[in-house]
Amino acid sequence: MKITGSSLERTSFTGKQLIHDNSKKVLFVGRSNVGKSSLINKLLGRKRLAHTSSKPGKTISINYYRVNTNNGISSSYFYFVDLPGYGFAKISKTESRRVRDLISAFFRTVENAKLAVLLIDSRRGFMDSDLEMISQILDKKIKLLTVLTKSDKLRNSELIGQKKVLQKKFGLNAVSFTIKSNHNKEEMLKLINKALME
Ligand SMILES: Nc1nc2c(ncn2[C@@H]2O[C@H](COP(=O)(O)OP(=O)(O)O)[C@@H](O)[C@H]2O)c(=O)[nH]1
Ligand SMILES: [Mg+2]
Repeated sequence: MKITGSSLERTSFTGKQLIHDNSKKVLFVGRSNVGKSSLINKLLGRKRLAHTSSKPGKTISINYYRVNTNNGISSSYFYFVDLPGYGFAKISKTESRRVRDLISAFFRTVENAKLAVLLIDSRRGFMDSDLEMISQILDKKIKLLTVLTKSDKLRNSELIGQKKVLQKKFGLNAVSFTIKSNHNKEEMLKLINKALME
């Protein structure tokens, strides 16, 4: 599979604005500021398609990025779906309820979600707020890929330690990722492609 282009297809603030069709979808989930936008940009080879921010909690919409592909015979497409970051305290109660409702509407109605990429900050590790997200993913029987982000912030031995914890405590096999290099980029694209084919 060769990615031939990508674009922001839709920004959804309400359940009604979600894309309800049979197209294949790869979801990106994780706490605010974990590096979702950075990962999406890296995988798509784009600098600023998804907006990154050093201030957490900016993504309060669900963003659909259309990814065009070609396998040498025909063209196709799927969506990268950037879900709102969670665990961010500094938004109003009303706003946080809206976001929570949006996320549950998404999981209630989503069709053809092939994979959920769960991002975990390698310095912080797995947190309670990740549990709620994982349970929504597993309830829908969506395949899970765990990514430990900002791996440049850790020593290699610490990173290995984090991976072991995730494996032992939660049964999650994680791939590490950093925006500072292309390490594991092809590996992740391969895993995504494999999930899209299933
Ligand atoms: N050092 C380092 N910083 C990163 C990495 N990935 C993201 N960041 C920074 O972390 C902040 C949040 O990233 P962003 O992609 O917007 O996170 P999101 O809120 O999950 O979409 C930004 O300032 C990024 O530049 C990484 O691998 N290493
Ligand atoms: Mg973001």
